[in-house]
Amino acid sequence: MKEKICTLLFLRRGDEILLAMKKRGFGANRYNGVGGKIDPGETIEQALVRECQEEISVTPLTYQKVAEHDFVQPHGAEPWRMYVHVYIADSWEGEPVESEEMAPEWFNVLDIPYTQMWQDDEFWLPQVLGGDKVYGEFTFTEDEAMLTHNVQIVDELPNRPLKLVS
Ligand code: 8OG
Repeated sequence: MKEKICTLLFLRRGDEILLAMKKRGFGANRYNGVGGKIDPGETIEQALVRECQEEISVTPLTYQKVAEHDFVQPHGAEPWRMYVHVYIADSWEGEPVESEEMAPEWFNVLDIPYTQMWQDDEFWLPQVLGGDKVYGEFTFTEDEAMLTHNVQIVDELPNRPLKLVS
């Protein structure tokens, strides 16, 4: 199974969050936070800063971890697993700029376009935006439709080490 450990970051400005339309690759044509694969030798936070710089030309300055998710697609010829560390940033340097990969856009937290996002997002993003910490486990079909969801509000996130173990 193809496995990746990733970051995901949402910038927050008052009652708005920054989403970006993913223009290519995995998750294309969906709005999402910014982020991607943690490279060998990188910490989670180094990866989250680097990915944000690469995708929208912004350097996060202060941020907090809000969720951890285990996303699994176990079917067919190309099964995958993504383990994702999710953060919210409240201060940063620079203005979001479109890149080849992402087109950023601000949304009011009451007006998030869940129908144009990964299906799991509406099961955990509202809780996160309400101040809870969330651990989620989700499975998907080969067509990237969500099959099952299990979302827990937690006091402490698992902070799973940077190596996938099942
Ligand atoms: O490097 P790449 O762009 O492929 O990384 C995928 C990004 O998408 C990474 O930031 C993690 C994120 N991501 C998933 N699955 C899901 C999901 O179900 N919901 C959301 N919101 N983000 C996801 O890989």
